[in-house]
Amino acid sequence: MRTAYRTCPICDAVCGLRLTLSDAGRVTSVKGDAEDPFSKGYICPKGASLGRLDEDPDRLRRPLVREGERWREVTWEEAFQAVDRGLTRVAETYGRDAVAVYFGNPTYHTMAGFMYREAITQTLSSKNTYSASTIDQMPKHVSTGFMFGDPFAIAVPDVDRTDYLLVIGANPLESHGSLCAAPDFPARLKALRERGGKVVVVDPRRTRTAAFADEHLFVRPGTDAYLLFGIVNTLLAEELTAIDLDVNGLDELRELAAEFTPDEVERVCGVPAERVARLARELAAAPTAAVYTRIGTSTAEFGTLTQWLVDVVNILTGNFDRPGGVMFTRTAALEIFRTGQPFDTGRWHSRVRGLPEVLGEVPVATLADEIETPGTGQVRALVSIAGNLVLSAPNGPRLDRALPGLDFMVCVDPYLNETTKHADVILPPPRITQMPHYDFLLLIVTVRNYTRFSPQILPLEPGQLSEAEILARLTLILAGQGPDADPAGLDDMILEQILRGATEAQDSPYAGQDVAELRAGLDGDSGPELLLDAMLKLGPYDLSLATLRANPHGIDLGPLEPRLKELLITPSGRVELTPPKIVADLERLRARFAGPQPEFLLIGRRQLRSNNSWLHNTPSLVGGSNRCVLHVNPADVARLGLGETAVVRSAAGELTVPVEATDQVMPGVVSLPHGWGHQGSSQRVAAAHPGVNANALTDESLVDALSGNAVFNGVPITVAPA
Ligand SMILES: Nc1nc2c(c(=O)[nH]1)N[C@H]1C(S)=C(S)[C@@H](COP(=O)(O)OP(=O)(O)OC[C@H]3O[C@@H](n4cnc5c(=O)[nH]c(N)nc54)[C@H](O)[C@@H]3O)O[C@H]1N2
Ligand SMILES: Nc1nc2c(c(=O)[nH]1)N[C@H]1C(S)=C(S)[C@@H](COP(=O)(O)OP(=O)(O)OC[C@H]3O[C@@H](n4cnc5c(=O)[nH]c(N)nc54)[C@H](O)[C@@H]3O)O[C@H]1N2
Ligand code: SF4
Ligand SMILES: [Mo]
Repeated sequence: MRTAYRTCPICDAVCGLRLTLSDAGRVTSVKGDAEDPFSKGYICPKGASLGRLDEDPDRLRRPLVREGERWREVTWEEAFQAVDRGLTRVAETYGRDAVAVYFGNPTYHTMAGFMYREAITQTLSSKNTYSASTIDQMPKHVSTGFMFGDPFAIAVPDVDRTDYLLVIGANPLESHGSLCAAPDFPARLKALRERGGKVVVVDPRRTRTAAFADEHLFVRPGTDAYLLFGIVNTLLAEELTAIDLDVNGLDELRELAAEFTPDEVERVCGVPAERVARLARELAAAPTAAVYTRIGTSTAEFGTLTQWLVDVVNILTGNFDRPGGVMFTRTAALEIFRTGQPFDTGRWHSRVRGLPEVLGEVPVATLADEIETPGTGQVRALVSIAGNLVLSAPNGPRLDRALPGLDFMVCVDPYLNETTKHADVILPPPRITQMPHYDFLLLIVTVRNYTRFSPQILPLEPGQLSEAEILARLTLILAGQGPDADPAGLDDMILEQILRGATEAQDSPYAGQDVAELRAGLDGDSGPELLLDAMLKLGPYDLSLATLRANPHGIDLGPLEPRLKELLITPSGRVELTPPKIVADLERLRARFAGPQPEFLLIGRRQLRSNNSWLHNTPSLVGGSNRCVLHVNPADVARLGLGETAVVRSAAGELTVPVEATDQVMPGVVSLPHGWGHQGSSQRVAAAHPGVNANALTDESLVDALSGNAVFNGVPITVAPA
């Protein structure tokens, strides 16, 4: 028996875990790590199932090559040769834009995903670069990019110190928080209330978070920009602002907000006018307050406008960049990437629909168009890393039909599932316990400055490859160096590039130092570990990989402190309250709500024992309350005469789905969880609990115009008895 410590890699809460393993390397128990200064022993049912997930017998252990309808296990050499042939042929015949790459959500949670993403993108240099960002948080990058210059200057609600938390379209008691890493969210909200603070939730569903809050307001899906504009309107009309930042555009904002009176907000959102005004007054009167929003408003038609208005309200009430409001982290590792050029969008546009590039990628919502539409630049090959597009992308079934039309597809994924079944080659990464772990990206959005490294627990077995080596060899293939090139050379190049950047930066403590000497001093057992050591050594806390190894429970680096001045890189040097491209999108908002509205709207539902599409093969995480059913308000059930099942239709498709009547969802709104609809997968437990694919109903032709982000919430539908 032995004990090992490991950060949970499943969701964004970064909980520390304490694993017990048998001599044979089986995980015999998983508990919260009580000595972790951040998560303090917290664990959820998913973390507790990590052992089963890790040892899942349906995980792929060897690369697979598809031959017609059959799969054949092959050696890594054979697999990479097939990848080289497939990708090189497409790139040479049709050009690099014909090769698309998709980075799925788990690439934000793995060290290899962080280290090689840029390398793959730069090497491939294809306009068809996609990631889960455009089915998730891209609107946030766009709004912060335009307001502060830096698209990663994402302010986190200071939940541990705030007196008033307004949660709009997030459900942290079930999702455990997102763009706000706060292990044990329930305890933090409880503490907030115990110190006399208040929590208000705005959501078309009475979620677990809403039920816990002091107050819950139903809002019509997709209308949150109106609600927030109504708050801005009241703050300005009643002179309740307390701005203490240098801002541009206050007068223009006043003009823009004039039409969004509380009465107009009531008409569109269904929130009583009096309550809209009172929200503004409460935010202004609270000693400190934070407005926080996530997927409910980000994956909606006016995602960017809504993310923008959240920051506008936090700024107007004087709560931006101050304790108890919303604040920025100072990360242990990522500070060297915090500088750059002021942000803009649209360096190129997607070929078929002309959607603007953002952060070097185009929207997932248009991938099917790019595959199906003939012409120069048509996508003919796909590299999909840790993604399950068929279940997670809008109108997934269209992708299910489009993917077989590709000349070549390679997936890096531990499972044969709804998406990877279309691949020609599947390259499986090793088990979770066989990977080192560091949350490069999630530690940008923690509610305290914190860092923790988890070393690899179990060795690779013969015939396994680390995810780092898989991605490095893919990069080298894309660079035209063939299937046998040495990944060490690539790692050296990446490290040298980063060290060079640091030593050439003027204000760096390493300015003028010798890159070769720095490189020689780096410590780590793999490329990503060397990279982490470099970034820690170049970072603000005098840390190294060795320090992190010596502190296996993690290190608390203190509370968040005001630091907007360091991060602000707008050309004006001021916060832009009314960026022109954002203001231009208001026309679309007005037009959308001018006339009659659809009778029924579809929204999503995250379930506690689930994580997108890939945990349903763990027996303890399926069944019971975790079923794929449509929540419908009892009044609508009666009015429509619904029985046990209903037929739901949208512009994209149709589903027949079991109905559960519940007043947790407001009238006129139905809710269906995503990540279900398991078919054609090797996951035997998931196959026994298939559910339906909610993304058969989401419409890929609808996007948030500024970010190209998919719309999963507020989808017009009709509902009828089956
Ligand atoms: N248990 C679990 N945890 C997860 C995940 C999971 O699948 N399961 N996924 C992880 C991922 S990838 C992410 S990005 C995060 C997301 O984290 P959250 O954003 O907190 O997750 P959701 O539960 O989707 O919360 C969105 C809420 O918005 C509400 N909503 C829907 N439409 C609207 C609207 O138009 N307006 C408003 N105001 N509200 C609306 C929904 O009812 C829902 O309660 O969760 C992460 N954690
Ligand atoms: N209708 C609707 N659709 C949604 C959402 C919604 O709220 N409603 N939410 C959206 C959001 S926020 C997100 S983030 C996306 C997620 O979209 P995706 O990232 O495309 O999908 P996931 O279901 O997370 O699939 C992850 C894949 O990675 C594999 N995987 C797991 N661990 C690893 C690993 O360590 N390495 C590798 N290489 N692969 C691994 C899994 O087997 C699975 O195939 O879904 C989006 N889709
Ligand atoms: S809350 Fe998230 S990080 Fe924490 S144990 Fe659960 S799945 Fe893992
Ligand atoms: Mo996500």
